[in-house]
Parts: sequence; structure tokens; C-alpha cells
Amino acid sequence: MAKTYQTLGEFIIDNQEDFQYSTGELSRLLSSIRLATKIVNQQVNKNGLVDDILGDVGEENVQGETQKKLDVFANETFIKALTQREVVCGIASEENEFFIPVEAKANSHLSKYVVLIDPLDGSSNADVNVTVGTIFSIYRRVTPDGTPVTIEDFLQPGNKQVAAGYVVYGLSTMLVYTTGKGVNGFTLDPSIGIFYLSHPDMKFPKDGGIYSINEGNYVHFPQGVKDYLKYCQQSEGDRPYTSRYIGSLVSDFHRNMLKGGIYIYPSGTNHPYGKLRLLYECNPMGFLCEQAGGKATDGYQRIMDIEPSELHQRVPFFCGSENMVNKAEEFMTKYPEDRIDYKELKKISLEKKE
Ligand code: P6P
Repeated sequence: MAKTYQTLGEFIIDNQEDFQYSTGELSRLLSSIRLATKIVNQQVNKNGLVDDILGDVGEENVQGETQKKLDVFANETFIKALTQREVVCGIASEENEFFIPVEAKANSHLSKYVVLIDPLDGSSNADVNVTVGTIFSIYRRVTPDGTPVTIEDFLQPGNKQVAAGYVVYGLSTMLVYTTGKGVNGFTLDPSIGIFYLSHPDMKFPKDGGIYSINEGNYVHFPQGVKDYLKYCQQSEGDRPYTSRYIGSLVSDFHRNMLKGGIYIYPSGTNHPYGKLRLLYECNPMGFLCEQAGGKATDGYQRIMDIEPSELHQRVPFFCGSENMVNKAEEFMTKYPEDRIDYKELKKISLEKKE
């Protein structure tokens, strides 16, 4: 594919008019994410060279996971980049228990966007030099402009997203995002700190031969997942399926989008609602997946139609090549008792808050 030499900055501006009511605010928001990505990339690439950035902070984040310094650094970098440029009115992060309201500076105005972010997804891989990523999701606020954000601005279904993207800090660093007009990938030239359009109009193959799942949890899987895995492993003829699992959603998703495949993190006895978070992992990756012609569900229903009930809510996640997700769902729907009732979860959550 010929190198287009179009930079991410030019692409954002050139496509600004695609976006309704665009006042340039979304473009500035995306540029803030671009800046933070470059700063985080620099630290990620120092792995093993800089003692003060590796290893555990020792504290636990809201997920009960030991926070690694790189997690904390990435989180602080994205929050700083987004708040200093006043391009958002609120931020929610995997690393923070509560959302962060952003106050407008003197004689300035509050942005109409909120961002939800997983600043360093798969960070446990960082210490062993395996690819990690960042995931972000952008919404227009639903409460009145100019007032402080509320939890309602964050608890929106994924089908209301205005933009979503990920960064994969791999052999090269790529930023892949959508504003609802397809998916485009940009590769960083670290020598000059510029992202170039390297993967225009990315598409999930309709079929694929890769399944990505942590088979170490096999005994905990719902029966439908066990049946689907057996289907993949016992398929006739030469083995059309292979298992590839990096332990980093962004990396597994990125490879499956380029080659064709399915990523599954199901519910199970060890994760009753799955492990992945709906708002800042599954919805943004689901938006990208659908925009690239793939399919993203919880094994039964479209992930982006789920009504969220909690900021750090977890859901089962099936995502990738459309025909592979459809086949997995054929097995899942034989067991309706494993389907999650999100309306009931929302009701319980509201009752708890009263
Ligand atoms: P497990 C990383 O923590 C993450 O959220 C995803 O990036 C990754 O696919 C998954 O969890 C790995 O979880 O339980 O297989 O280690």
C-alpha cells in the first residue's frame, strides 16, 4: 500500500466536516489524545531502561489490580492532556473509581464531550516487553452544557459514541480510530513524532481462522463457549483454526482485524459477568469493530445496545469477523440461561443507590 504521507493532524482537519455540529472541538480533543499517545509511547519504549517507571506502584486500582507505574503514568498523562486543553467536561478512567469533572477556566466555556479511557490496557505485559495499548471512547454529554457533568453523561450505551479508538504500542506504534465514518490507522514515525495514515479504511475479513481466548479458564466457561471451541478444534480437513492470545485486548483485536479472527472473553464461574469493562473497553472496541464490518456482542446481543448500570461494569465480549461471531452465537443461544439480563442489573443498581 503506497504511503500516503497524510499526517493524522491533516486527516483530522480534512474530515472535520464529516462530523455534525463540528466546531473544531472534537478535532482538538483528538489532537490532545494524539499528544498524550506520543508521551506515553516514549515511556513505554523505555521499558527495562528506566527503573522509576517499571514495576508496581504497590497500590491497587479500583479493579483490585496492582497498579504498575506505567499504568499510573499513562493515566496521569491522558488526564493532563485532556484537562489542560479544556476539550472535555469530564473523564472516566479504568484507574479511577469515580469520574473526574473538568472545570472551565475563567472566561472559558465547558466542552460538550466526555471521554472514557483505559490508559494502559494489558499493562501486566509491560514488564515482559509484550505489546500494550490505550483505548478511548468519546460521547457528547447528555446533561445541559455549562453545568457540572453527572454520572448520566458517562452511563450512555455504546451506540451513542461519537468517536472511539485505540493505540497499540507494538513494534511500531499505531493509533486507530473512528468517528463513525469507517476506521483508519496511523503509524508513528518516532524520528519526527508524526503519525502518518498507513492503514486507510480498515476492514475486518468476514471470515477468519484465529480464535483468541484464555483457555486456562476453560473449566469456568459457559457450555456454549466450550461447544464453539470444540467446533473450532475438531473442524474437518486441515486445521482451519489456530489459537492466538496475547493477553492484551488491543493487540489481539488489531491482529484479528488485519487477518480475520474472533476475540472472546466470556462470563464464567470465575468472572460471572466477564472480565472486560463495558464502557472503556467493549464499547469503543465494539464501535471500531462494527465500523470495520465486524460484529461485537456479549454472545447474545449487540454490545453497543447494552444500557450501562455502573461505571466499571463488566460484560462478556465476543468481537471480530462477522461470520465467526455468528457461529459462536449459534452455540451460545442454545443455552439461554447463560444470557445476562441488563435491565435487571440496572434496576438492582438503581435500588442500591436509593
Ligand atoms: P486474562 C488486560 O487486563 C485485559 O483487560 C485485556 O486487555 C486482555 O485481553 C485480558 O484482560 C486478559 O485477561 O484473564 O486472560 O489475563
